[in-house]
Amino acid sequence: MDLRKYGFTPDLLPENAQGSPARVTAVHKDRYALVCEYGETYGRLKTKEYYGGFEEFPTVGDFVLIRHNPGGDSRIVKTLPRRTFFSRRDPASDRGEQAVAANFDNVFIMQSFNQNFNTRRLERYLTLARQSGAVPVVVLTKADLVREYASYLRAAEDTAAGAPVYIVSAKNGTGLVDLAALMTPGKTAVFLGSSGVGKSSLVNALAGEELME
Ligand SMILES: Nc1nc2c(ncn2[C@@H]2O[C@H](COP(=O)(O)OP(=O)(O)OP(=O)(O)O)[C@@H](O)[C@H]2O)c(=O)[nH]1
Ligand SMILES: [Mg+2]
Repeated sequence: MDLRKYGFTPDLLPENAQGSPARVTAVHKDRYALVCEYGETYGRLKTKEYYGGFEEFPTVGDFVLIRHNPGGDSRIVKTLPRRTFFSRRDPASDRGEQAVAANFDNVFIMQSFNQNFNTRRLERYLTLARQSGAVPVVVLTKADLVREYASYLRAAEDTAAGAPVYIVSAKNGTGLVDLAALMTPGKTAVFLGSSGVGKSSLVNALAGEELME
């Protein structure tokens, strides 16, 4: 598997890298789903490095170094520096901030054409996205539910202050081609928005298959 399709670039490797690079695609408690040059695998944290306080705990999107184990779980030995990330205060421990997603290029800030449209919330999401280091993109979805959206578009563009605004529908396909043009190999996007706004539906529509429930 070519990890560059997952956004890996060789300059991310430290000089005397011990292990091979991988990307975290999901976190299941203490087990990490990974992609690496050998394909998909699972990994667990090496105790000394992580519980000795030397390494940042990985999150979804992190690039890590692993000792690959073809017969079972690999060993994660290092978290590589993050280009972009979202974090929140860690509710569980005294670790302080906890990263919840890392190394994404675009943040798709989603609102839908119904009661969900709210410029104050949009502003908060835009601030979050800009603080992450990534590029914010506003996505107004469920375009099939309204007859005209010029006023929404104007309000969104006024709030977005330069960030592009896309109008899409997962249901009838409006705008999907334009949005898909932002999603090229090596680029990672985060979908951000209230429950029910249509994130999973949009991911499925863009992928052309049912990836998310
Ligand atoms: N009319 C219309 N309905 C949509 C569209 N996209 C999603 N929906 C509907 O909106 C509801 C919520 O969609 P989801 O994709 O599950 O929303 P979500 O953002 O993933 O929600 P959570 O997973 O709870 O955060 C579902 O009933 C979808 O069928 C759209 O473009 N048009
Ligand atoms: Mg969902």
